Amino acid sequence: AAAPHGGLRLEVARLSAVADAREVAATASAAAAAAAAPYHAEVARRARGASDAASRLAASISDPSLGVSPPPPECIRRVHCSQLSLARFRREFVCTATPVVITGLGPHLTEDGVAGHELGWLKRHGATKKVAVTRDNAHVNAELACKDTDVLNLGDHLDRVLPLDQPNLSPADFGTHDGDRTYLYDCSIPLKLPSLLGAIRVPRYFAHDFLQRTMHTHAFTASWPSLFVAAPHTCSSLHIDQWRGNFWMAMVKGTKRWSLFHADDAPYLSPDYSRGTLDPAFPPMQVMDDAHAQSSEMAAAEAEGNNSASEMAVESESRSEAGGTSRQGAATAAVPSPLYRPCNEYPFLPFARRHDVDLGPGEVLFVPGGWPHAVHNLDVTVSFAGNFLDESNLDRALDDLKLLGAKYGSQMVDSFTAIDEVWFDPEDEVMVEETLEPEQLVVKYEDYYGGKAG
Ligand SMILES: O=C(O)CCC(=O)C(=O)O
Repeated sequence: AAAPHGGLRLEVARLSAVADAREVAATASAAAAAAAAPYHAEVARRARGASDAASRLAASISDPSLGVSPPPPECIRRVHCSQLSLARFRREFVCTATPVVITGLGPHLTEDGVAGHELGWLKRHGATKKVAVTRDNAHVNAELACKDTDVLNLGDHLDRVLPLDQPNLSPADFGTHDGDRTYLYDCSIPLKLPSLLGAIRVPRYFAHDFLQRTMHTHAFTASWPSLFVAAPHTCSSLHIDQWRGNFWMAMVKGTKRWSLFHADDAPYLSPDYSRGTLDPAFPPMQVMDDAHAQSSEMAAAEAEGNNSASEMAVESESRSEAGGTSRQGAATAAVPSPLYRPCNEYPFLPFARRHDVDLGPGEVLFVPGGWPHAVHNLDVTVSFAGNFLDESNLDRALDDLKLLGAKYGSQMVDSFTAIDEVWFDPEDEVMVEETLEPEQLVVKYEDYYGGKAG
């Protein structure tokens, strides 16, 4: 095997240096008998795991005999709700960590039926409520500053972003209008906009959420659904949801371009554990994609150059053959390598199993827990969403919640305890096998809260 390509080597060295640093921090925390020591130990374990996984992949890529090449992009299936029983969804998609888009629920997501995308329900019940809206994608920053946020009425936010809903405006046209790149991001409806609760419906596919079925309330009892109202060309960061929670999103208006990656391939997304949290930071999706697009263009241009060089070589070879001298070497050197040549900065990205999907109005997406994901709002979008727990991810979530308790103290410890009490005998779980009518496949918040509909 050849030595790994320079970009691969650098990335493995970076991951390994971060893992070294996390191990030093974990050792210091253990030596001080700090309550957070198990948390830091787990961060170090994950950082080392990412470094080892990248190192193994670099070795395989560099061994031509293995013929390792990037996997093809994967599709996310769209399944109409009339074909998808609650039991089948849970068994076939949630329990196998398979993302899916559920269609056919659009007219049932709000009290306004087929007119839900016109947002009458949002204006009637929410226009005068104050919300904190971020500017210029600032919601992706770990720490938000006041200067990045406008506090205004939700109705005023709508008045600013809705005029931007013009399909003819290209991303380059954005940046000059009032409300450009503003985002009401992940705003808890029960906690911050309770007047909207009666107007929305939660897809019944998530009504079995164990977070709603605890004996005691906890930090996440009233977190979801949360509301998103985005100006065109705003983005979310590439991230993994807290405690590897499963996620769902219902689109009411507009289209979001989602990029999802298999949980096991997070090490290939240039993760950064240096901030010392269980979930790493990642570079912005757009930056990584642009770097790869540029590198592919250069490779293509080079290959074209090589091809013409090869043609010239063959031509001159036949000429020189006639003249009696061999140019074999030049012709051979011009054959492009069949091996993938990654871009230097994010060299493993193409090796991560990736699912991209444009989620349109009326569609509902399921994202498995632990899957890194990023979003680009293609136009003005309005959606609501939530994290959820069930038998597919409860144990992993509890592991993380316990560690969060060690780091952040009593509120998280209490939440861990409340959720740890959840145990449902699989025999007692209602697994509805028959397909239901679309209107039966949504529930009012009052039936979602406390797990009544589950
Ligand atoms: O719609 C978005 O911008 C991203 C939502 C998301 O990824 C999340 O809440 O975890």
